[in-house]
Amino acid sequence: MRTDTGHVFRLEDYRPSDYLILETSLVFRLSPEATRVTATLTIERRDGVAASAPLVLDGDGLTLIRVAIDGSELQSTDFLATPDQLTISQPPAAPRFQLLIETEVAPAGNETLMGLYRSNSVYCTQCEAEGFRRITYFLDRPDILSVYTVRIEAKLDEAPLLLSNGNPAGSGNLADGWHYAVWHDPFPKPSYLFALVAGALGKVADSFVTLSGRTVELGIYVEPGKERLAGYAMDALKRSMTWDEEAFGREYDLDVFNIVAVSDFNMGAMENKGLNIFNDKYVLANEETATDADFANIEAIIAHEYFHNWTGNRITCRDWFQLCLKEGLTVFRDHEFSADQRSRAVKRIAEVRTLRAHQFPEDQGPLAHPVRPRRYREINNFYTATVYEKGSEVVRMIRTILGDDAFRAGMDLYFDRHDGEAAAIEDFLKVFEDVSGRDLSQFALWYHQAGTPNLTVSSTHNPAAREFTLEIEQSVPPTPSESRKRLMHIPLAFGLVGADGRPVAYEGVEGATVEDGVIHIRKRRQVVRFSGVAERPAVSLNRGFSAPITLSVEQKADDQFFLAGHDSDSFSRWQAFNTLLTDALIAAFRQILGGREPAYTARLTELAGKIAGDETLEPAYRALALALPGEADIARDIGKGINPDAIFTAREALALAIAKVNGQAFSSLYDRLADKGPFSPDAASAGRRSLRNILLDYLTLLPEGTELAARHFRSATNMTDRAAALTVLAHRHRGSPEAARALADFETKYGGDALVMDKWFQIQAGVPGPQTVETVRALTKHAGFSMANPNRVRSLVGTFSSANQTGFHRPDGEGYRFFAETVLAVEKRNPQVAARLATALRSWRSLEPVRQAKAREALLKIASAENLSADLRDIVERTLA
Ligand code: 0A1
Ligand code: ZN
Repeated sequence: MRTDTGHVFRLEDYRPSDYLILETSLVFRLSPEATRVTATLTIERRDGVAASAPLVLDGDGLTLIRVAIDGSELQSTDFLATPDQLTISQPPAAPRFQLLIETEVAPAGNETLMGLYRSNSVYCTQCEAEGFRRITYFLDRPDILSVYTVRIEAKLDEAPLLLSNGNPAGSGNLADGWHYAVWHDPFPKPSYLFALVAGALGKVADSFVTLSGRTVELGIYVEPGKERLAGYAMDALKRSMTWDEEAFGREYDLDVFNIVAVSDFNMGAMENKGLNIFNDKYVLANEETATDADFANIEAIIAHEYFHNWTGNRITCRDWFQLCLKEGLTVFRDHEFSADQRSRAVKRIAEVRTLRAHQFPEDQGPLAHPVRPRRYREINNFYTATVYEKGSEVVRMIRTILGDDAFRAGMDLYFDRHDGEAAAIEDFLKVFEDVSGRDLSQFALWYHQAGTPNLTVSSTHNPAAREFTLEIEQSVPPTPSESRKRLMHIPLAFGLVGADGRPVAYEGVEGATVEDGVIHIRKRRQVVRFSGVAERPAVSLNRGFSAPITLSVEQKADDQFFLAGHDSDSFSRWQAFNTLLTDALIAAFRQILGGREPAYTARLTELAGKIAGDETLEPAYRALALALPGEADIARDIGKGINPDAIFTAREALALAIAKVNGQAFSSLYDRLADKGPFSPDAASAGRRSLRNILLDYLTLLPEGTELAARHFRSATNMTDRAAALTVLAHRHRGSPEAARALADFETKYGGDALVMDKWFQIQAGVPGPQTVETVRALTKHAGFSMANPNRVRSLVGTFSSANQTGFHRPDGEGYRFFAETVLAVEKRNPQVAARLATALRSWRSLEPVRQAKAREALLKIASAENLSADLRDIVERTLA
């Protein structure tokens, strides 16, 4: 485990390396305890660099066997090797030479899941961000692009399948039951995109003919026997390949494209060139094992990794500060893909909910950082919602500002200009300036400045002057190490809506540039006057969520109700209803803290019924509207003095009020929505299931709800319905015999399927209330649980700490104590997963004082542990700062 060196990496310290590695030839002789890696590197001194410049290569926990230069072994006095560095202080005078390095690594004991490790006896690698240095000494930085040839040798019976990046370039048998395969990747790539897989795996094969008529062999490799679960992933892959050709003119470039699913993986998946490695959770699915949400995730992640081939691999990052260059852009591309494959309106709402749930709290807490950070201690901790999700929103805003055509022209220029390079954010912005002639310098602050901007908006209408005025004021709250903020360029899409629901025409605008329904906010305060407006319109703001901001709008409740029923922008219509719900929940929270009963207006609860039954709206959209803001969403909007129990009570009371008013209507709609034909994971069928399952959630609050949920569970013919019913039983009817029976049945049926059992762990970890910490503690001893497997840890401990507000934030601090213990136990094996888990306490300062003190104790306990990893120390210290 890498302990903390305390070193801070700074953006401004970037400088190109003295040496390049033009070619990399690797020979692996695989064995679980002692794999030999022989790297032969063609090294070139950069022009202008003194011949005396030492060559310093990165390592991480390596054992060196030997070093040779141009065929001559080096003596121990010619180099200095530590586990973490290899220094050749006097490289040859010639500008180009060959360096041979032999190292030995032990994949079997590697529980960090970085570098070369074993998952279910399959050898695999994970090199992003800095895992390659756990395999051999290298210039392990993304701006060193090298052409790789890889020879893998293994025992035929242990690893019949041998894969690496690029195209196959030979294979054969060796003595003593060994065999080998050679792979060559003609595209120069950074070391973080290197991959190797070796083992016994089942294959699903297919092919794809590209735009220019080349045939690409496609392979998805899974645990033998699970091939039938890879069909959806293959279909998603082919759809992704077609989409990238159509939407961005991007064609695949190798002869083969392989995906391997492994069960021990730190993240979702990895875009290694021509050999994507996936967490099996994002590959394996059928109706019996996967929910509709799982299908949607698989589709999105398959697409995401595939799209990286151009945005990440062909054009990579100059340094890790530029991570959003590939991640924000690729998330934007996968969002667009899903929007095209499914419902754009529904997809946009789901994206915004995710952004608010994950990125807003990050941006508003101690871990806030710009989309392009300026410093880091541990890069693994910067694979964040800010870099990914806000990074995607920034790309979306560029498209909003430029329009579709200029945006596409900018992307084309980006691919032309930077193909084969390691680029920076400045290069990305420049292509859009060049194609549009626009100045994006103020806009660039979205990359450089942390924090969620807020717009305060008020409006007035002067009927005599026929003038409608919007007064808009921007502010960006301070964030760690950025106390003073500069003014941003915010593209605010808007609409003026008349009493008939139609757009209100205006004659002229003053006070801001307004183009294509977008107000360009650039100053602290802008007064935007619309002339020729006879009637007072309702104003719909931030349509389509055109900017990732918060809004404080002085809006009459009548207008809000009106927009919730009539806004022609489907996102804003959803938003209007969601704002009404949030406002009501916050008011109820305050009533509860004041010792009163929460009260909700009939106007609100009846509107929920109207939306549920509105056949002009897609079922998936109605389901999203009926999903009440989550407890954490409400907490975030309240901001401080959070008492999760009061929020829970307020939310339950609103759900009950909605259920009571609409019981009859919900019940008949629930019956009508029952699946009739065979299962299909398509968006329309999934939408009907999601509406029916949210209706179930409400209906089970009414008398005989437990029986209804139990019936839903028993009659379910797919995992979406089964998991929905189990959640309702376990959460709302906790302690009931029906809940206990359903949990037991589920365990009996799926006990042998680890991915399905993750749902069982997750559902139990999410049960509200003070008793859950004990359940979760007990479940860590369950035979199906393992501290070494990231999926298990995230399902149980991750769900408990990040999605169970009343359980985790138990007032006596027991949830936090369990959390601190567990984070430290996980860290012993896997620091990266532990650090991510530890971010669950990032909003601790917004809790009420008693919980706040207990949360701080838990953080201090973690901080005071001995030999803390760089990953965990970084998170905990920033959280406490
Ligand atoms: N680049 C991958 C994410 C990823 C990052 C780090 C990993 O290991 C530490 C693994 C995957 C993606 O965006 O999909
Ligand atoms: Zn990515």
